[in-house]
Amino acid sequence: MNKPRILVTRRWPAAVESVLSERFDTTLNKDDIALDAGQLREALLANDAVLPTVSDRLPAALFEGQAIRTKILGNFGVGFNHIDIAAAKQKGVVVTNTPGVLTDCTADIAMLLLLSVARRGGEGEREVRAGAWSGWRPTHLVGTKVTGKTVGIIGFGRIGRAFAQRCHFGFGMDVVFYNRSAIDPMEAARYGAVQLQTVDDVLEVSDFVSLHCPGGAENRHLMNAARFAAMKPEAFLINTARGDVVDEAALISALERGTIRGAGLDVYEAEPHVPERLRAMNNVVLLPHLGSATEETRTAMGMKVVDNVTAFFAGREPPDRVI
Ligand code: 8YV
Repeated sequence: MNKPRILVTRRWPAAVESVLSERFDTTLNKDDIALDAGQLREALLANDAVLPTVSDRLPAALFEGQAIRTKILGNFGVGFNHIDIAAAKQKGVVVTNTPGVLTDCTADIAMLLLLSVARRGGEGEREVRAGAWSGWRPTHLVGTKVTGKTVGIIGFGRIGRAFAQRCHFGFGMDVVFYNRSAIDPMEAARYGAVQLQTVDDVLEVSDFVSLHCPGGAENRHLMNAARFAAMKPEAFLINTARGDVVDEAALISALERGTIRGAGLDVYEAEPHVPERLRAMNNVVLLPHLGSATEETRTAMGMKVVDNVTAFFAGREPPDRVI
C-alpha cells in the first residue's frame, strides 16, 4: 500500500522530521519560508495530510472549489484560530492540535514577560548593550514590586493554571481569574487562585492582567478601549495567547495615554508585523511568539502531531482531535 502523502509547511525539529519521513511520503519545506495562499491551496489539493503552524492562514476560500485531497490537518500547536474550522468541518477534514506539552513553557514565557515589564528588564538590557549605563544610583530604572501584587488571569485552562501556580506559589502573588465556565473552588485553590464572575471584576482589582484564552471569533478584541479603561492605571497587560484577543490599536493608544502602565507581548494581531508605535515605547516588552520555543517542547509538539496523523491513517481516533 502506498504511504500517505503529507506536507509539512515549516522546518520541524530534526528528530520529528525523520520519523515523519520514515512513516509517510513526506514533503518538507526545506527553505522554511512561509507558504502563501496559492501554495497552501496546492498543498491541500495534492496531499493526504497537511501539517500547518500558526504562520499558515487557512481561510474558508482554500477549502472551496475543486475537491481537496487532504483528509487531516495535523496542526503544530495548541491554538488553531488560523484554520477556518467550520470550512474544514464542512469538507470533512479532521483537525488535530497539540495540547498539554507546551503548558509549562508558555506559562514560563508569561512569567518572563510579567517580570520583565515589572522590573524593566528590557530597558535595562538595551541600556547596557548600548554602553549607556552610567552606574548605580537609587533612582535608576526603578520598577514595580511583584510580590504581594494581584494578577488577573483571563482563561483558566492548562496554561492559565500553570501561570497561576507560578505567580502564587513562586512569587507570592494573589491570583484571581475569569473563566467562561465555573471552576470548582477546591480545584482553583490548588493553583492558589480565586474565580471572579466577570472579566471586568478581574480587571478592576488586578495589577497584572494575563491572557490565556483561545483566539478566534469568540474572544476577538476581548481587550478593547473600554476594557483598558477598566484596568488600574498602574496595571500591566501580558499576552501570550493570541494577538486577536487584543485590539492592538486600542492597546497602543492606552499605553500612549497612560491608561495602563505597560505591556508584555508575545503575540500580535498581524504577525510578524509589530506596529512601529509599539516598538517605539519603552514600557513594553516585545517577544517574537516564543511561548513554546524550547527544544523539548517543540519536539514533543511534533511527536504529538506524528501520533495524531499515524492514528488517523491507521483508522484509529486521533488522540487530539479538535473536529
Ligand atoms: C506555537 C502557540 O509555537 O501552540 C500554540 O498555540 O501559540 C505556539 O506555542 C505555534 O502555534 C506553532 O504553530
